[in-house]
Amino acid sequence: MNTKEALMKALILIDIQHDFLPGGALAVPGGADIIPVVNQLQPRFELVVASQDWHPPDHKSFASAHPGKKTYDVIELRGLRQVLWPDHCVQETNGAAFPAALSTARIEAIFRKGTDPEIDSYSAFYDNGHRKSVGLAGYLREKGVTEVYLAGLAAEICVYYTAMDSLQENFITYYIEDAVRPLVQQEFKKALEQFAAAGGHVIHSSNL
Ligand code: VGL
Ligand code: ZN
Repeated sequence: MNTKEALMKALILIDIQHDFLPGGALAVPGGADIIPVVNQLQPRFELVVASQDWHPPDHKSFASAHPGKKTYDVIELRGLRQVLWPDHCVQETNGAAFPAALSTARIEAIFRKGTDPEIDSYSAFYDNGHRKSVGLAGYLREKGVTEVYLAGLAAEICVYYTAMDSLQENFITYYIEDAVRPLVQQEFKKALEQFAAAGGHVIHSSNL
């Protein structure tokens, strides 16, 4: 078989961390419902990788880092629009950890993002200003990946930015619709329209 012609599918688990689950600092409604779906899907993929939002305690995406500002205020950070979030996914805290219910045995690599205190990174490929690479595109290419399947949280933020970068990196890209949950449903609807317009696909886990 000519491996160059073959499709190779990777499952990418985006930010399935305590702080994005019910009870967490930036909880996504119904976020825990994706865990059994994601666990069941992992054996169907040749490669499984994950991302972790991994912020230092003084990260500039936190409202707490800007005296006088409130959570969800919008500021400009190094020339980019920045929503100010509650403190979340602080490095080495329980909030940044994977939940015990998530199977991690098949995760071959973990890509950590948002580590620079001055730069936010929603995508697992690049920071929000596309200034620095997280290294995921090169890793996937070296592994021979042609198709990227996305699961995780939040559907219209980190999954969406990862999905758009994945298309830009020329990976055939799928949202697994029952393996993502949004913070805000209406925003997710808009995000999916953008994703489809850019050539992305949506699939249900039962069709995998
Ligand atoms: C995320 C907001 C801030 C996400 C990360 O994983 O969707 N959202 N940091
Ligand atoms: Zn974050």
